[in-house]
Amino acid sequence: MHWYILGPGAIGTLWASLLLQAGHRVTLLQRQPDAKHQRIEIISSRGTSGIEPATEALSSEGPDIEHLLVTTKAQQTEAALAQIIPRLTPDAQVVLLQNGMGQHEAAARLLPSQLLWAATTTAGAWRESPTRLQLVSLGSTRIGPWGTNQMLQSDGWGALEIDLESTPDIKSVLWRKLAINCAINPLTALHHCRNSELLTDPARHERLRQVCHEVETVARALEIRLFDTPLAEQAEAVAQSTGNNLSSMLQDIRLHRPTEIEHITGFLCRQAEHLGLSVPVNQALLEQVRNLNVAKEFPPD
Ligand code: KPL
Repeated sequence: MHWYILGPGAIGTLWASLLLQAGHRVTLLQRQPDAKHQRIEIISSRGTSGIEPATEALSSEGPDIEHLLVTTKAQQTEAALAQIIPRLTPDAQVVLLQNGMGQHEAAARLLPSQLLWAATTTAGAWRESPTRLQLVSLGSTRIGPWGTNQMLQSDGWGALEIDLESTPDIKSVLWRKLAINCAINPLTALHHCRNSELLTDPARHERLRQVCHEVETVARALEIRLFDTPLAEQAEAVAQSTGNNLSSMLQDIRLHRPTEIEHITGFLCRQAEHLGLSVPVNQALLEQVRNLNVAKEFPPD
């Protein structure tokens, strides 16, 4: 199978290596590729390995695409897909492997005949440079068809050497990830702190609990089952176990990149609004992070 990867950041590069390892062909779609192939080193606790996927300019012209993996930031999904749609075959399989929610509906509108998948992963990796990927952990990955309850098999993913499960209810899995991201990401971005520092400061900790309470209210109204235990407990456990991490939103802020706030807290607030529910703590966080995005004011390290 030939997989094209749209958005070859850390997760896209990691998937390029997993798909190549499983015997697939891989092409990275890039804005300005330097060469026809790109050598990338993957550094992990098991040592260093190299991959050499093909690269191609992101363009509406080129060979047909039957398998597309989208790993862009959530907010870039529509624009990126729009560029590639003329090349997608009518029955192409398209997998969105991203943080956040809201982009799946937009993608489904753009791809009426193609088979759309949503996936989420807890894999941890970061790109030291365009040619070096640091792999922290392979984590676990869940995938399911978007907009249908049919249990289908995503082409060729069964051969990937990772903890991967298919689920008929990917929406609930995405909601669980969203709930944790609502609890941790905006607060760490605003306070410029590591995940565990949300728990050691009583005021931040209290705000985290308030965020969780509002998220649970919205999920309940939508009949989404989050966790068996309170969300705050789950978020605290994740903040603890990823204690040394800089959340992805804080990393974006530090690198002066737009954040995924509109697809995390923004998505939650839009759902609340449709339901006529009030989520003042999340609404305030949404506005504060939006202002951070605009103002680009950063406290020193
Ligand atoms: O997914 C994450 C992120 O940073 O986006 C968490 C779970 C908060 C870990 O940092």
